[in-house]
Amino acid sequence: MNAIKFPPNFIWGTAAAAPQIEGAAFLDGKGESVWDRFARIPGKVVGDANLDVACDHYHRYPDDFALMRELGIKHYRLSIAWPRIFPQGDGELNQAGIDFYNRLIDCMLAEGIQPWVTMFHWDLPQALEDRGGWRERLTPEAFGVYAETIVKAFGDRVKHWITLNEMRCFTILAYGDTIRPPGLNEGEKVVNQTYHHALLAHGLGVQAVRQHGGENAQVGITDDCIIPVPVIETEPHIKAAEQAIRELNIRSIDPILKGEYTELYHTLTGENAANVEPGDIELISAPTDFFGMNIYTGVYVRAKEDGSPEILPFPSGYPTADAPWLKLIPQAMYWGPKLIKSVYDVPSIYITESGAGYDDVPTETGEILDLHRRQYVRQCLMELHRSIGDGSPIEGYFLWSFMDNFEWLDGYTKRFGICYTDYSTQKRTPKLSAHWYKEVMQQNQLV
Ligand code: GBH
Repeated sequence: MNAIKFPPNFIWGTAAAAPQIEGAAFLDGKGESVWDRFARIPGKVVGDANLDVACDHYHRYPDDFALMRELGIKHYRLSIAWPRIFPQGDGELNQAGIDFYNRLIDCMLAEGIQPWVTMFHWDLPQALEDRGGWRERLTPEAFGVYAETIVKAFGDRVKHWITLNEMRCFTILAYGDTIRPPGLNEGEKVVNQTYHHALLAHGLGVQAVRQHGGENAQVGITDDCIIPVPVIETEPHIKAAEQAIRELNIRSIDPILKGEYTELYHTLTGENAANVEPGDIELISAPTDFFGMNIYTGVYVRAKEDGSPEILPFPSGYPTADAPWLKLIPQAMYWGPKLIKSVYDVPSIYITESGAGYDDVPTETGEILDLHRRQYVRQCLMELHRSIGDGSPIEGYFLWSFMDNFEWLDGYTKRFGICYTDYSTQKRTPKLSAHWYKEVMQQNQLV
């Protein structure tokens, strides 16, 4: 049997985010986040669920880390809640928030788990939103102070930092598409400005790590760039995919990785291009140590007669997870890193999220036999392995998520965990996929 082995020192982990698991949404001085506010608008979230309790990780983290240890999880991507540190976004610091993350990080380390910390996973302090949020430059400026504060507080123990999670979800979807808080529908120009402010925040996050993170600290960004998958793996379609990945992500990753707003950006945005101030570009494009990719799905692309890309619509019946946006396309895990390498020559990539959302139901004996999730993740890992073999510089993989949690608009439906969360008792039960993933991590190969 040909073993599907991963490189030595390959990083295996799981991921989650503060607003989705912590709960304690208004405890110990935490300020309101835009999601705390948005979830209270009737009809926005499935079941009108909110983030108040979530997985109660705020109180249960010692047990959660003990379970991670049992499952052989040695790396864990978590996020820090900005409104726990600065309840108003800027101004007064909440010492209780710092104390909480000190206890949490110490506990993880004691269980032999390395923290990979995301500075911002969408929970903008509502007070900043009330002053314009990502439309205004004051938000990246406040983020810069917040980033410096957490790097100074935790940088002695945290060596891996991720500035932002998925720009799309708090820029275009939030200010241009009404479906994420604050739920606005502004024009192109404003949306492009929110992207620019997100990029600035990223730059300030990188600066904070460089200045205060210590010599061996590493920093990067995580994005859910839209991944065009060549529908036929031949030269013309691959070329079309290379063009498409730039066009599809022109406002987010292209400026970071090209180090400028290129001609293509200006062609595509025209008079709606973002306003840029002197020094912004240098900040945005400062070198990072890795590029983080959240890869769940993709789009299929083919070359038109003239070689330019055509994104193909999905036919009805195309397989999805129970989360319908999650079209099952394992090849995205091959092409995502491959295209990022060929188009931008990125030297180091981590898959910071990957997984599948299903409405798991325990069997009569209480097992969770999530064969669908296990199967999809396994197929994705085969494609990841193929990508590494073809030269993609992938150094690690984080499965989303450690446990079922608050799935944003889907509330507590569409479970992504490898551990099942019973929300009435807060009991966690490792699913079949957790037992499988434990073996994969331990053996550093597919099983
Ligand atoms: C990630 O987003 C998030 O980082 C994480 O917090 C989340 O729990 C996880 O995935 C699972 O969803 O409303 O049809 O426009 C994944 C990328 C991008 C997927 C936005 C959903 C909206 C689909 N997400 N997308 S739609």
